[in-house]
Amino acid sequence: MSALIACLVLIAAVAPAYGKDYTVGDSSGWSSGVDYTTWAKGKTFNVGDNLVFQYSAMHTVAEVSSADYSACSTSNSIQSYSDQNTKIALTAPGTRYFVCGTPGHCSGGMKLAVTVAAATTPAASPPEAPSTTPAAPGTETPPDQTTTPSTPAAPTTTGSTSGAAGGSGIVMGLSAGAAALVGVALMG
Ligand SMILES: [Cu+2]
Repeated sequence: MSALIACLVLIAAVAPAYGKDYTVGDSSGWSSGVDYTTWAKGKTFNVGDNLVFQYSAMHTVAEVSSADYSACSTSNSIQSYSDQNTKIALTAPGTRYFVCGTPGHCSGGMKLAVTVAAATTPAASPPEAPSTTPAAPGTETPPDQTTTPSTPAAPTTTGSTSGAAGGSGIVMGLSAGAAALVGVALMG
């Protein structure tokens, strides 16, 4: 549970950032002997961010499918790079898989899977506008229903005669008023 909260806090903290460049492996770069699962853990990659692979001539970067990532196969790689400074734009949500094409390196742990989160920018404005209008009618009606049953209980003890007289007086007043209105309406 606390891990989930930590994740949410991280997402909330990182989400507003735009176009971040992540140097894979940080100061270690793209190399043998680095645990890239650990490196990627705790980072939130968003659409618009970039992965920067920095490596020596003995390594390559191959983007592969999930199955080829597991099998450490680069024979069907989606893209392959060997320029030693490869910047890969994360243009869409989803998981992307990278391995080193040098024999033995991927199986030795030189592989990286990165999950790109869906864009969160349009969600910021809509929640504010609908909350003001629909909330008012929904919350106002229930309190009236709860308060009305408590009021009739009080007048019964003070006197049924005066209460009834007052009530009939109001009724008479109301009917007189209604008659006057009808009269005005007829005259008009
Ligand atoms: Cu390598």
